[in-house]
Amino acid sequence: MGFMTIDGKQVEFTDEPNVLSVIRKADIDIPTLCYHSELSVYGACRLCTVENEKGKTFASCSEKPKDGMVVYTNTPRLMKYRKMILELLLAAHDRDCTTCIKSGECHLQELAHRMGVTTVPYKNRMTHHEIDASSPSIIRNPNKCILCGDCVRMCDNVQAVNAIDFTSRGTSATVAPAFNKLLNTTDCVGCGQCRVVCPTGAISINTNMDPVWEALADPDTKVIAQIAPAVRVAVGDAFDLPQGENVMGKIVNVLHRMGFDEVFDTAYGADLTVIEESEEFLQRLASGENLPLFTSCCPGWVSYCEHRHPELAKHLSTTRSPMQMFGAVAREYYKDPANNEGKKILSVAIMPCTAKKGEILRDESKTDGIADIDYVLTTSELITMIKRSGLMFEDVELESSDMPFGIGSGAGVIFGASGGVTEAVMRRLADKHSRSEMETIRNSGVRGGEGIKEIVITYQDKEYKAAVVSGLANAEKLIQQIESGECNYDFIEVMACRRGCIMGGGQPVDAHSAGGEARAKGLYAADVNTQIKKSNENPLVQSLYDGLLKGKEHKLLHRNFNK
Ligand code: HC1
Ligand code: SF4
Repeated sequence: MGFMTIDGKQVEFTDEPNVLSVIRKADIDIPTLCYHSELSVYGACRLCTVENEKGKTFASCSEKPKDGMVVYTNTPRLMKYRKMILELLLAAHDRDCTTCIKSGECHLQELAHRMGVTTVPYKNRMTHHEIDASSPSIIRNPNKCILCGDCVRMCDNVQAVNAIDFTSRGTSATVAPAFNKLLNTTDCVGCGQCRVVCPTGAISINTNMDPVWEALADPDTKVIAQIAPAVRVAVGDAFDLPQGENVMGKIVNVLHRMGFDEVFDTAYGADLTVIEESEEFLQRLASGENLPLFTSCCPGWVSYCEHRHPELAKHLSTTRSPMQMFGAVAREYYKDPANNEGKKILSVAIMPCTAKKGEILRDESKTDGIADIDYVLTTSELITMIKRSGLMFEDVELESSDMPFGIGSGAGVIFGASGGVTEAVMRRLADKHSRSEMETIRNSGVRGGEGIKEIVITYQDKEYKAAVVSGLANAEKLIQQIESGECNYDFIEVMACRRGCIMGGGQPVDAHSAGGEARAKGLYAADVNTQIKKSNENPLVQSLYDGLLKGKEHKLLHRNFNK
């Protein structure tokens, strides 16, 4: 603990890792383009430079706070310096701001405006780079890259993928995959976490809004949507609603008004996944084969496992993800002329995740050769569509989702937070469904934002070891420990994004800095408000097994990862 004097005001500090954090604690929003509290410090942009009482300047992100330190954050010299940094960045930047996908949300644009940059007094020294749209998940536009390195550190520190790095030197320097390969030929898992930290339009979502708009306008097409758990607690961010508020009812309303014919809940698909995956877990426990069982609903993790640990592919659950199960079941349902009314069906999944755009293209995401889902729209694309439609989201009434796939259990809804799949399976395997049983599961350590959690699953008085992991670097760490014999588990849940889908690469990014806590709270609150706590007690799911699914369970609900 100690005290610093910041712009003449005494400020106490305790465990803040750098001077920048103490300055922010003093309510001063010092600009930076390359500092993220969860990534390693790079100190490249120099925007957070401050001055001490002797006039010495230093980058506040890479300086430790010291007792008695005196710091000035806004002297005329510093303001001039920051403006010059921004002018130089803009001189090497594609400045088609009005048509840029990031316009209005670009951090560089915002800072340039804030620092009074109205002209760029330097010669444009931008080198033209090709845009890489090869990934179904993200688009790389190096012409908008400012070399802050946030994406590189995210892909390396947090995701352990290292798909991108700095390449070339001087004015041609940029960030790209090694040997300038296209992203879809690398180990990139499509998680979109690089896009979450990119301050400009250099990495953006590969959008699918146009074909969906077209289908909505076509009277001969019935457009159906499913909404993933994590979407409902993030859309409100874009409309100044309280962070983490569950706005499912409003989403259903605006989608209907935009022209979606039916709006369903992916939590229903999650209930199917829980039932099938729990059964598979019990079968593997009985046979002793392919343990631990790894969950497979996260496409980023599945792709990482296939690229980096093909030896573990047989451990992945063969149950389809909730999105895919839902897609397959819906396709089957709409085969009936009484349900399709003679129209073409367009199946849209609204997801917090960019990797889901790749998942729908995989061979095992097809039934009888036909893709189960036509398009994935991320939460951010949904927000853009709502804004484009002119609907005033804040004011619209709530509506309930449609039958027969409109109800998910609480267990299905909590899938969106890390630990949710495991908690849902624990509920399924619990003998009864009393409040006290649910409470014991809730307090087992399965909830919370830690990257690796260990839990005990109890089934018929026997105890099994489970782990819950989020963030691929954490998954890698755990795999190393398992392979070296340091630990072992029976069941392992992996989500590629830290804290699970609530922090997915397709979510609006403002609240990411808050760690997604409000979003997790929103999902757990939605569970509290749901009477059905166990997936197998969802009456709509039960009637599906007794009707449409009979004899087709394996065809529609499972796939095979072992290529
Ligand atoms: Fe997820 Fe899932 S929880 S993967 O995180 O299993 O995207 O929300 O829809 O499929 O249900 C994402 C979220 C989502 C699937 C479910
Ligand atoms: Fe790396 Fe994920 Fe970005 Fe691919 S999408 S480059 S894996 S952070």
